[in-house]
Amino acid sequence: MSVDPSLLTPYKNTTDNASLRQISEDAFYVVNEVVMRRLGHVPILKGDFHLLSPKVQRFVAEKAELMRPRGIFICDGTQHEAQEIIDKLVERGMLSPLKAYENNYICRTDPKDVARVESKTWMVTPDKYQTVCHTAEGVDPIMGHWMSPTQMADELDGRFPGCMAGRIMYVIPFSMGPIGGPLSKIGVQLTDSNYVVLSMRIMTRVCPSVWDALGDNDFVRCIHSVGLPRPVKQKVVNHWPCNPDRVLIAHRPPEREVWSFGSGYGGNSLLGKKCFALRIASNIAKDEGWMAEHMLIMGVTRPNGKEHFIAAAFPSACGKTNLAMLEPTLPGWKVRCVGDDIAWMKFGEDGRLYGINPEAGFFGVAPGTSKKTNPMAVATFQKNSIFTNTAETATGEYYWEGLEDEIADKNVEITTWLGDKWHIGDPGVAAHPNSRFAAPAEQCPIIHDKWQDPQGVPIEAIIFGGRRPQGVPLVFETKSWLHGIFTGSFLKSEATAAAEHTGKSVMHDPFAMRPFMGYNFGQYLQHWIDLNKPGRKVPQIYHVNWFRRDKDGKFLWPGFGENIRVIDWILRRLEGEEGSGHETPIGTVPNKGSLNLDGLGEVNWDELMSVPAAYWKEDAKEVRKFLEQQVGPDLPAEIRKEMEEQEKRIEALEKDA
Ligand code: OXD
Ligand code: MN
Repeated sequence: MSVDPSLLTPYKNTTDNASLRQISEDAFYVVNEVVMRRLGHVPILKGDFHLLSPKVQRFVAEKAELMRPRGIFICDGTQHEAQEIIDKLVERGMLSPLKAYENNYICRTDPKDVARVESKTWMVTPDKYQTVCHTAEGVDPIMGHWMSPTQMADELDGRFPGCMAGRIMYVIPFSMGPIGGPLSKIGVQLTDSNYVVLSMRIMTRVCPSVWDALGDNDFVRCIHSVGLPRPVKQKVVNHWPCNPDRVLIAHRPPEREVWSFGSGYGGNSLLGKKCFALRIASNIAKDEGWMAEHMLIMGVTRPNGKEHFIAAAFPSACGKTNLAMLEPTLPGWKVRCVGDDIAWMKFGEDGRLYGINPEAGFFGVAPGTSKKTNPMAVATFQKNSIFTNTAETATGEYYWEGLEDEIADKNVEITTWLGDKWHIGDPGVAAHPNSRFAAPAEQCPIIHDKWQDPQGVPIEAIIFGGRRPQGVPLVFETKSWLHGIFTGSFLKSEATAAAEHTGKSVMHDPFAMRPFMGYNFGQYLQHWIDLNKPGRKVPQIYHVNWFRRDKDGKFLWPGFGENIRVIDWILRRLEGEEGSGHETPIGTVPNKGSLNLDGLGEVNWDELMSVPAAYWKEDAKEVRKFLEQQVGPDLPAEIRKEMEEQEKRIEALEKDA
């Protein structure tokens, strides 16, 4: 089954060539021969290769020549197809049904493959500064991780030739956004992981009509392999093939291409999500004049029946899914979810910003998700969902930290994500902190009826936020589009388990895009600045912090459904309500009494809302250092000016204090 290494075609000889991609239908017959030669004797196990467009045929054939799978399977995304794969995986022991639900499955990964691997995620551009900023001498860029095309070619050549030997290569046609919509884009992912096939079907739109919508146009090329050709030389743990020591996730933005090797974990392997919808799409968005952002989109209807749409950016695992599906505690309010992680937004003819959720499912962090914190997410994943690295009860239910109070039998035996027997109260945790559910968005009881509207929904406000234990008030309104951009540029948060960073240090995460930045951050800021053209109505920008703590470390704000009180304040501000806020150096903070706190009990308003001069003075110094070191001369003059003006305001506050 294994391929003689001397017979393998190197990556450098198989990679598609941009000028060839422009080939016309007429010329295709010449190319056809090459395609068929490249396909060699790899059998098509499912689907009709000849129905694919010339560009797709060539892509598949080239990559088959490179990766040498034992067969090609063209996915149609149907339930029938998924069931066949599920049955096979259940038989092999890679998936098991969670018997308490309908069509829910649990999967445990190799414990070495549990999160995004930022240190092995690269952007590949001919010029380094297309990817990273001109950082200060000796300072490593934290936004964007650059690799040269030559080095990438070597890295790929060390990994991809023959990497699918003995495995099936699945061809997944997928649309990000409603198929054929004006804001949507199409990708084709090749993968040797059937878990990826099942998950892509939940997270994106996979079906044959994607081929029709694509026609002979170009598409985003996504190549993924678990990196473990057969016969396998190392031990496969939990029936989860991967190659943690050789992980590489490389993006070629100019070519609209992603190469991912060695990991099956969602953020590294479901290439429609972070790789395409953020890193590659932000490049497309820059070129085409729109925005691809790490933001949820929610529709909020006030008791008077008026609906507003809000987009919000928070770093990974900071509660975007919870906010997107918030169950308001204030009477008469309604929230409906459009998306929980990614927003593609473009200004319409009428000058308003319209956003779509390019995804079709939720890939949420399981621990902490419960009927109390997010009843709508819980309702969403009662069927047709995949749980990865959660625990499981002997009664066939999922389990994770945060479900202690909701589980029916508190003494039930639990199998942890590592396969150990465990009971509530035992030491350690049952689920991995980054364990996930993948659930179809359409199952969300409060999914917005416009969530599939190809035109998108009009966004009136953008909210930034992070986990800030100190100094940062519950909410503030920024002074202008430019001041809002500056505020996004110094977004910070405590590290979470979504990537390999551990500990609880507060990290910079500008626009919540640090791990997903597709190009030079200075140019990204400039792109945001340039979007504010005459005739356009840019959204008002806010900053929130649900996570401020008191001196004893206790949260000052209850969060979750109570966050509607903050949204209420934001919406009243948007409508021009006067007297609800006062100016501070960082923006407008609510006046006492301007937030509806009815029925909330004791709230330490002063500590929750204060803007401490000493804290912000230190913070301003740190922000300047960050922007000067990390963005350097790429920092747009407009943002530098915002920084300087804010410094002056903070200075004046300190003098008054
Ligand atoms: C995610 C992340 O999975 O941001 O959404 O890490
Ligand atoms: Mn995310």
